[in-house]
Amino acid sequence: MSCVAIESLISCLISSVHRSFGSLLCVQTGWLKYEYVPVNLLKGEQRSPEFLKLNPIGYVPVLVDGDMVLADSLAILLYLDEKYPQHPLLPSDLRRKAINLQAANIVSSSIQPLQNLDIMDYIKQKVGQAEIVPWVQYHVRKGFAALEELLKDQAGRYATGDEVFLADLFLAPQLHSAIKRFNLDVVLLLF
Ligand SMILES: N[C@@H](CCC(=O)N[C@@H](CS)C(=O)NCC(=O)O)C(=O)O
Repeated sequence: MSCVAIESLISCLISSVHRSFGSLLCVQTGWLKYEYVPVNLLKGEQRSPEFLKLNPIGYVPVLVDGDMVLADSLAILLYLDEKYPQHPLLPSDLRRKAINLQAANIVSSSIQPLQNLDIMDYIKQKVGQAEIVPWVQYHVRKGFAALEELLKDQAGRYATGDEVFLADLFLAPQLHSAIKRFNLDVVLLLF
């Protein structure tokens, strides 16, 4: 099977969301080759002029594929899904596909953005350091409660059955971050 040249994948160093999708994708397919270029968010490298040329909003991940520069994990994954259809990231069944996409999007737009460094820094400045963790915990709990309801009749080993699809690439690292970074007992939330 031929190898695919993705010239560089600039990914997220501290939130494992984007590292995970890269590695899961490659573990799953085994043939997708990429170069991983870490960006240290704690050192503010995402705000360097060089990085802002790739993504003016200053967030990882960014995918550079030849002359194509693409940011935002959902856009990147849907791009890869269309470019390499031999390894689908969404189920073929329309209903399952829609639900899988909804679950991915709940993490991508209603949980993860509310815990990024920019937001936490803003809360610290405007309200105070002590409010950061409760804020994140509230939004993570709310998101996972919705996910549990959405997926309760769909899930198998993974979000919508027994195969890894898009939603799992968002869920696995979000669970990891909820437990490790924000000290949430997510197992209790899920079962
Ligand atoms: N919607 C974007 C969000 C990206 C995002 O929030 N990235 C975070 C890390 S996971 C980031 O770069 N944060 C840097 C900061 O807050 O300064 C996506 O899914 O790619």
